[in-house]
Amino acid sequence: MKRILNPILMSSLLVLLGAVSLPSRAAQTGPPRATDTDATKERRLQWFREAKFGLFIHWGLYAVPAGEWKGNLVPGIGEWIMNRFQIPVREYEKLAAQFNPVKFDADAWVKVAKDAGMRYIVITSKHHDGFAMFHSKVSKYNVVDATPFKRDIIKELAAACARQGMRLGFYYSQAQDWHDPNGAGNTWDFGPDEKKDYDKYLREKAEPQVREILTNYGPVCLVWFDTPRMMTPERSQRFVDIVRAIQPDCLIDGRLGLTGKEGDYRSTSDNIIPDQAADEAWETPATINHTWGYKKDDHDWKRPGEIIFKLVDIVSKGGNYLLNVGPMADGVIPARSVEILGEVGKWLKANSEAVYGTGRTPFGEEVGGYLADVKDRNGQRVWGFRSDWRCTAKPGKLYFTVFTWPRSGFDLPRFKNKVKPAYLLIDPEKRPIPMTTGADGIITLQTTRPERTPMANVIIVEIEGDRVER
Ligand code: JFZ
Repeated sequence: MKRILNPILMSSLLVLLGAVSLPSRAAQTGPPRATDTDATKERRLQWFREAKFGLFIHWGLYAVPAGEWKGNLVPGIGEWIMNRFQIPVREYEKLAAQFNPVKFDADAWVKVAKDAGMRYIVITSKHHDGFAMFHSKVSKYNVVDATPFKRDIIKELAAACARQGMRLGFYYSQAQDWHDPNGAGNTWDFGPDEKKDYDKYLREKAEPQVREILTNYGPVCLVWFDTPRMMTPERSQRFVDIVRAIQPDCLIDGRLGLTGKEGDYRSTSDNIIPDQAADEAWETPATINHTWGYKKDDHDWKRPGEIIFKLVDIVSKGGNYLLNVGPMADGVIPARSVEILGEVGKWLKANSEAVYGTGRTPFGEEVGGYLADVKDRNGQRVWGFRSDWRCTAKPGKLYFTVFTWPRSGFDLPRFKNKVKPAYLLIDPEKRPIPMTTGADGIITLQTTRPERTPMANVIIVEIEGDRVER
């Protein structure tokens, strides 16, 4: 029999341990070290585990060409335009003189995230092109010193987040920097990476800039490092030490170092949702269309219903969904992405209880499984994906988000706990849904498809005992 640990109980236990062990550790060793305990890490992760849904913002000089260079459309993601067309630094740099996003309104951006039901924002403070969206003393290649706009975007966004009670984190491209002669990635101007003085770049640009973003903009909920080229354990550790020394509560994502284990949680590949649930903290970074940085020709948007499915799928598997928008060069987030996020937010507002602060599914069979007797042409097993429903849980409560409404009643998965009345989350009167128990012991909720909410409906099943016994 499979025993499932209650993640909520587990984490409060760990929090307790963390709170007890912290002061003595600090007294012994001074500032917190990077090699901290699992309990300290779990305490740092608490807000993240509850937050579930965040807004990713990819914004930089690449918004100016918007996916087109000298009449050619860039294949693939827009923020890689400098690399794809091997644009020389001296040419790409000139985009700074054109960067003047006069319609930028930090409060409006934060409101987009709030209305979508998002609980944190992560913005590119510096992407691979090396351009800082904040006022840096380390390099003049930044939004204040190099553009006619002259305003510190990160500062304005941090202030708006503080006003509206939104957590803010920073993407920082620690390894690739196509502007710095010693940063990774720009081989067309500066030759092969192996011949560069990479540590000079790390010491003189990346590390001091990470110190700046952690020092000058208030509390930072996480630093989102990326593409860890040439990040030896020793080099990643230097970043860990910087983050822990300046903001001990700040999380580090899963793309700082080569193993992914250098950070506090696992980052999946872009747009990839794992097949099965996990207890470790994790996050899927994802696009609404196909690009991260704005591209004027990418109009292939995911529908709100797809996004809601992905969100609930991710949350039921114990993860977070970091969903991206790519603002335009004038400072406006493309209208279609704002509309889509608004639709998602409407659903989430009505059904928030099934998402925030929940734990992962106590079941697992609802995600599908390997198909019996089916192999692909390489002889590999084939995963049969199921998407009829997903389950999230709180102590004594199960939330079944149903995407494909069953014609003949909803069969509950098997478990031993006694079932109390079940009702629809959107029903203010909590009218009990009639239940029948079959000869095989399967409980069927005799439901008809409710008309009031679109896309997906949540059935709440209260059970005896905090957690499911199977
Ligand atoms: C990286 C960046 O290169 C890209 O521009 C964007 O910022 C994205 C969020 O992250 O791209 C990646 C990094 C890792 C994987 C895929 C794309 N991966 O692990 O599959």
